[in-house]
Amino acid sequence: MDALFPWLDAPSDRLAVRVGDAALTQRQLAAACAAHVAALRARGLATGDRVAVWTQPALATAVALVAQAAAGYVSVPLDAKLGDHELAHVLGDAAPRACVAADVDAVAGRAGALATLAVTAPTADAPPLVPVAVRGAPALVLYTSGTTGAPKGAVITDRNVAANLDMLARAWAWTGDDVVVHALPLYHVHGLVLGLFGSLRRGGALRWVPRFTPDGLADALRDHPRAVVFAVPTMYHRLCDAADAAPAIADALRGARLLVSGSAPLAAREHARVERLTGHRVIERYGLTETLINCSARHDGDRRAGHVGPRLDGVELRLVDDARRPLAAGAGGDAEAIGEVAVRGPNVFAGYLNRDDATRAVLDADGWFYTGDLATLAPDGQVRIVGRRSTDILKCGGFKVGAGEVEAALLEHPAVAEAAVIGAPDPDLGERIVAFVVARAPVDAAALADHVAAHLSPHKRPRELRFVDALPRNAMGKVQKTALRALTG
Ligand code: MLC
Ligand code: AMP
Repeated sequence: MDALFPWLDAPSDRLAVRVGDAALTQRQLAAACAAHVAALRARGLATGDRVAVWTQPALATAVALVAQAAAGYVSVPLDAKLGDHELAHVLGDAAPRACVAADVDAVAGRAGALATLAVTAPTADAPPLVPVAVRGAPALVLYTSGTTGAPKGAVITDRNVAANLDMLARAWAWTGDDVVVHALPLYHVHGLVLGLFGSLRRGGALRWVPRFTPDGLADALRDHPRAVVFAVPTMYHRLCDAADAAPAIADALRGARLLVSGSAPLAAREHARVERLTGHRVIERYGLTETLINCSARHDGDRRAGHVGPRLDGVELRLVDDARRPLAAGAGGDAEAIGEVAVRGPNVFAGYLNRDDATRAVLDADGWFYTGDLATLAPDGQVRIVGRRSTDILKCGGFKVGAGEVEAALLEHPAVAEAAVIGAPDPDLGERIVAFVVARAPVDAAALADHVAAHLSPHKRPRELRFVDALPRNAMGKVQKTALRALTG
């Protein structure tokens, strides 16, 4: 197979990455990547080594991630706002040999004894980067939450990335002429694999807006007419709110070639609102950290609200019952029958780092991955996600959050005797993290939210906190979350 970014051997003067007013052409990016890899090698780091990358809002962050993927290092992207407990878990579990940062001072001391290297500026004497061929070797470890326990590191190979991006290219007619504009973080599949690696694999460009605001995204779109926009539903919701008040925002979106949504369900009313304001029917696609993207509406196909399109060419997809037996599909099947989505293909990850037990629970011997998502499958192949097997997995603003990890963090606070976390429907975030707490000492809600933000990360903090005298429990002592959900209305 070819290299992940085939143009690296013969870069052109086309735009490759832009962050704010700082930009790199392919040629400049190739030189920056060569310098970064030379610096890693000078530190004794070899292809295959794990290197953590703080995904700070800078061009150098993109350089490090691209260089490491091209040269066969395994990147472990770190959220710059990661809380101390979660950071300690990730660093202990992934055991990277080094850490790199665009701004070393901003993360001083955070990685403990681990050496933190600055992403170096290009030098004239750096040997050219020799890209590795895509070979099915680990390229990324992306941490993702489960129902309980600390997040698990999903090992994504270079082949997963290349194969999935090529499937998406066919679905979206994605070419080197496209500029993707997004305001997503670079430590998850959406912003990193699709946004950064996808743009560069095609030979096109990414305009990265590191901090989302509707105005900031619209400004970036004005620089790149006909852009492809990647965003989570919360962002479309906020863009529509802003566009209602400021038609210039609607105009900026109207010029785009495609508006793509994913990472969480886009409500049908938002789909309609985007169309009314911008004239675009959103392309919705569905994926997971462990599988990358499985389904998508096609650029020239049906963009049906509430649906995530058919499976991508190259991905096998079926619905299964509780015993993981396939439901009857196609014309003979029941279009309204709900089953768990199972997928198989070159997009499915290699497993969780250090967690063979957890890998075996989701990936069977035949290569089928069980997503935990519940869906229907129409005779024409359109998939509609209707829910999740576990209600202890939340999607808040497109971020996956495990109820268990938030509960564990709350229980570490000395004033908390008991805690239970649920997701409540939220028009902006999709789901809002609501915590029910039995306190053993006086404490205010903001202090508990800050505690979770500091130990895990700000997006995992409860948005709503309710103090109760006792949690509803069944005869076995298990917390009855259904009863709690009824309280949130
Ligand atoms: C707030 N902040 C705090 C805090 N409260 N910091 C410390 N302690 C506290 N108590 C800070 C935050 O860090 C942030 O800082 C700011 O205040 C606002 O935080 P927020 O309220 O949490 O952000 P919000 O506006 O709600 O974010 C909305 C959003 C975000 C849409 C921008 O949810 C987002 O970026 N979502 C994208 C998620 C994503 O990429 N998912 C892809 C997963 S991959 P500051 O500095 O930022 O102001 C996947 C596969 C697939 O799912 O299919 O794609
Ligand atoms: P993550 O582990 O963060 O990659 O989250 C993956 C989960 O996000 C999936 O299992 C789905 O529950 C959800 N998801 C992603 N895209 C969509 C979508 N288009 N519609 C509904 N749910 C989605």
